[in-house]
Amino acid sequence: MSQLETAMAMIIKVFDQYSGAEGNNQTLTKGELKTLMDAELPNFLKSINDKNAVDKILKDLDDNGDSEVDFKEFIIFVAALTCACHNYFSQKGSGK
Ligand SMILES: [Ca+2]
Ligand SMILES: [Ca+2]
Repeated sequence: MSQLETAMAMIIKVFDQYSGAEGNNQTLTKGELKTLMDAELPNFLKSINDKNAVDKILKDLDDNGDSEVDFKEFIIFVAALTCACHNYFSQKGSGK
């Protein structure tokens, strides 16, 4: 697989890994979202430094109002975060 294909497969794998823990295995409950973020996005969570961060993120992400995050909602979040990282590194200048 190409690098990008590998990256996409990894995102799907991460989602599946956490979405299957409880309830619907196609969606993340708040608990599953928190477990995912604690494990996979610890630096991002730390940077927000807000006890209710996961609640707020879930509210923002939950486009269809079912109080859970499906893959479509999740991938929008990953894309937004990736854009933010890209902007950050562009501004810093990509000194290699
Ligand atoms: Ca689930
Ligand atoms: Ca939803």
